[in-house]
Amino acid sequence: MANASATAKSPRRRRRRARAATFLATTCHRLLRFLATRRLRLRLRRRGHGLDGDSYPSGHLPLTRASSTPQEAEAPDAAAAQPRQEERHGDDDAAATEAGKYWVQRHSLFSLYDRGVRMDAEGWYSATPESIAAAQAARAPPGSLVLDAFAGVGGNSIQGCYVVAVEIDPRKVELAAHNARIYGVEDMIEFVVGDFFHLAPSLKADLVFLSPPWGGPSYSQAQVYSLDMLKPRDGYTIFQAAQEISPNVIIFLPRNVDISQVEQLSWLSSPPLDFASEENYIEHRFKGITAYFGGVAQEALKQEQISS
Ligand code: MGP
Ligand code: SAH
Repeated sequence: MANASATAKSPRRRRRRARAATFLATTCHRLLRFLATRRLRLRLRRRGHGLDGDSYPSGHLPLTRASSTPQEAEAPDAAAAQPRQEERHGDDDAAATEAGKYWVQRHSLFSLYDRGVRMDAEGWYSATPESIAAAQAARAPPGSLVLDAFAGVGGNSIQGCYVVAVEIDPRKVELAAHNARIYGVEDMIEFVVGDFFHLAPSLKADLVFLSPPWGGPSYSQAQVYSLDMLKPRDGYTIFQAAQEISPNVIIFLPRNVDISQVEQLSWLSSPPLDFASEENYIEHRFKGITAYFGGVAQEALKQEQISS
């Protein structure tokens, strides 16, 4: 009798112990990563690095937090009714017209828009809509460090991963840092002002996310969008810079991109990387294509099989 009850209890105990061990391991991993990022940040702050990414010594991960402007320190606007002047792109009529079109989509770009999300002209037409950014971020392995190489106003960086966010325009970094505070994820992101191509050799990450400029809203006029049309360099150069950092790469591309060219990027590695792609829609409107390479593509393919 005593024996029977002992054997009945032990599998349960074993399961409980296994669950506790998994919980401890995950928590420790997260804590260690958090502490490592924090230590790095403090060390670099103490060394007095400024906001110019180009001035960082190579071999060091340049991590700085963007300072907020007095304007950004203001309380978030509740239910903003009209675009502010900076969002309407000053007196550039063509740009203001574009902002108008994207203004209507503001809540699909940032669901917390009314809490005071800030944008600039390029941010309006480039920010990844929130549900698409969330789906892309969900592909990152839990606890991984993501490099957002073209961070813009933060549409992707704010998705709750550990992120190093690189952006060449200091004003955009201020906006992105402000937006991160609205989403309560400012402690998970290190913002770096700098040129991704200059910084790439000194950056480390588990996964690189690329959402480079597509050349403005006129991208959609091309019948077929070629990777050569990406900015500030062609898609091959951008992809190769990312590959130096990690074999796991996600790229957000125009809906009219030549998908066979995109797939060929996986052949730049030997052996070729795994590749997967998905079309991204918002309310049945085709917005863009996300391409996955390396381990993150394997995961995407597995999840696809599970759901189909
Ligand atoms: P869009 O095609 O300009 O807008 O951009 P919309 O409303 O889909 O156009 P319409 O033709 O249906 O009227 C769609 C999405 O693509 C934007 O929300 C951005 O996420 C993304 N996007 C657009 N541009 C021009 C860029 C860009 O230059 N860079 C990046 N990374 N994303 C862009
Ligand atoms: N995913 C972003 C949008 C990115 S748009 C979002 O959701 O908000 C592309 C961004 O790349 C622009 O903000 C542009 O300023 C930036 N950029 C252009 N060249 C760059 C470079 N060499 N290094 C880093 N950022 C660059």
